Amino acid sequence: MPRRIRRALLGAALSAAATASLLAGSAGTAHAAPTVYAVHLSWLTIEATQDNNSYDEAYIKVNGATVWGPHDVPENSPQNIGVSLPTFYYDSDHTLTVEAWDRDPGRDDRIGYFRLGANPALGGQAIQLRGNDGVYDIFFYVERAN
Ligand SMILES: [Ca+2]
Ligand SMILES: [Ca+2]
Repeated sequence: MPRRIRRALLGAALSAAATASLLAGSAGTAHAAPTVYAVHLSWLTIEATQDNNSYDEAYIKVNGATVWGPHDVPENSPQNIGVSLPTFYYDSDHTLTVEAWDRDPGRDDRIGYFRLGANPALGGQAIQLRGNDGVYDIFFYVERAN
């Protein structure tokens, strides 16, 4: 089991125990442990580049940190962003934000973002991000991790 999940589960167990002891003898109910989700980013396809040429210097951020790229990505050429990426975890008390960007010599252009929250759709899915004339498709997979 990955350390992050183990730590999350341990934290949840400890806080449930603490809540249970606080509530002992009272009529309250213990807080349910949050659900943990695993998100695998698998593919990026640029349908329309943001730059006015045949490729973008695309990169992906998760919760504000760059996790892939920048890489030169031609239009309509799928790039496997899952090759060297870790799986990203979040729990139902938090969100996971994925952003797609194009790097430029000056200011970078954000194409768009999506956010997963408390009750994400599970399984494989695709989302289209559009912004600043760029059109990016991101394919990803979400599953429960606890
Ligand atoms: Ca650009
Ligand atoms: Ca660029």
